[in-house]
Amino acid sequence: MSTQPVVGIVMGSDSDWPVMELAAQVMDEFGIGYEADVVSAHRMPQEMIAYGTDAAGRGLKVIIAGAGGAAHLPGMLASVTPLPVIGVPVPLKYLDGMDSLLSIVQMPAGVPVATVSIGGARNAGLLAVRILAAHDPALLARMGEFQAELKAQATEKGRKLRE
Ligand code: RP5
Repeated sequence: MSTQPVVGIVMGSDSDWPVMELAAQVMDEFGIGYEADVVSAHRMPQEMIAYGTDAAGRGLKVIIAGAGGAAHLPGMLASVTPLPVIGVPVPLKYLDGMDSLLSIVQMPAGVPVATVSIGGARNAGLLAVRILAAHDPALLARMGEFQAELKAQATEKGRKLRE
């Protein structure tokens, strides 16, 4: 499997990593090359814009961006890249992540960010896999297997409850 990064996992701070590493784990599970980095919209805005501007040219296909509080990173990246951007609201100490969610989800028309649930980095990773799988039959089959595993696990839980 290729190790060339096709998914960029970025976040506003290394303090977001305990949440965002769940997306990285999905990449490992599916054998997808990825890179992870801190690209703060507020503390390093020029570098953040450069990351978004250069992403497609460097071979990235999807960006997963997580941030907390005034979480402008996903939306700003989406404004400068034609790639799909998945936003992960990271919950902080106050407001239970609602501030992060609302900062990411209410994008103006024309600049979409696919926002997952608060702390939903695993689903962000799985959504990235589905986007890549749309043009990759082997990966699409692997996603089908993953979904079959989910069904089997849920079915088994029901069977145990009925016993
Ligand atoms: C945001 O500020 C980051 O995404 C992080 O969620 C939050 C706090 O950052 P630190 O003060 O922990 O570096 O931009």
